Amino acid sequence: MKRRAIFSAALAAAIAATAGSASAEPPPLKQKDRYKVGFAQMESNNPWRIAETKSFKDSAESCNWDLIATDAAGSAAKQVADVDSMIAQGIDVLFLPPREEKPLIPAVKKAKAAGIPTFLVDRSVDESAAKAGEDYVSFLGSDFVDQGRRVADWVIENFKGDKGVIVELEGTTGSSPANDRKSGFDDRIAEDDRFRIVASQSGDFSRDQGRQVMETLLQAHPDVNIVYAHNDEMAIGAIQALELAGRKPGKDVMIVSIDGTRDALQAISDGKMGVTVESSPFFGPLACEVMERYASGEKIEPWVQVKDRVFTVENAADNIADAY
Ligand code: GZL
Repeated sequence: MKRRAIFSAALAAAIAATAGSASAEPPPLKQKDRYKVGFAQMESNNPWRIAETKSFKDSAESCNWDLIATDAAGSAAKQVADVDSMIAQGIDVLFLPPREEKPLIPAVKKAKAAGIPTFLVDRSVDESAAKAGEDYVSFLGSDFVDQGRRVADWVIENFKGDKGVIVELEGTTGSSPANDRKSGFDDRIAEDDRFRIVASQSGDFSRDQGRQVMETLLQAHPDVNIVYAHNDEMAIGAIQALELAGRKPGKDVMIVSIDGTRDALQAISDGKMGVTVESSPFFGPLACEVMERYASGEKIEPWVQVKDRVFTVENAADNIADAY
């Protein structure tokens, strides 16, 4: 009799897990006094990442989170393994910034199959393979296509020459911000025939790689007069490379970027950078608020969009104090 009871319990669990992964809805989140929350960070290779992780840790106590935060040191495979470990530890909810759009899909599906609701923060996954409102609850983040478009608008409006020679420093290959900031900028800048993108290469959102890539591209394209970086860290690296080569960023080369870090606002203030479109890393409070709404039974919109300001010489100095 006992053996039959064990077998049927195991069968029931297997059916529930399968049903969980097959159901159209993401798993619910039961309201509790305290929640075991997983935050699987991808890396800490720049101020943006460090600020995001701090934002989650600073929110934990006021949000009644027992927070498990991991750092995958730039490896999507390790990020998947970190999620596996959180599932095994029985987290109630997962906040995941997927380093790249495709490799993290299995982690999202595993969390769902384990009955754990997932919120994607600051980056998304390939929507053809995993859907908001089905595989995960929602994507909390900026409109990266619009960010790229707004940078291009600023270039079109402020570039006074009749021949814009553009070098583009791309973010992490396969990441949603890199893909979308590229398409948003490239499509918009193509509308003005003064501009040509002569080279576009990844600097992996890192200052040092941004500098190295700029040094190389400067050799091949000494006539460059506009640099579009997908994030401020690479833009600062490019400024270093250009100055080492005797160029005058902000004077003979226009530098445009995205994020709104302190160093970028300072560079704008110093006349070395023209514009940076904000991409806020402070996701902790928003994660807290959206999770509470979900736990109370609310249906969450598939994209909780973060609004971004634009920083130029008109307002950069006023915002340095609050920057990261
Ligand atoms: C944007 C985020 C990007 C930042 C970079 O939401 O994914 O990753 O723009 C960071 O600075 O590395």
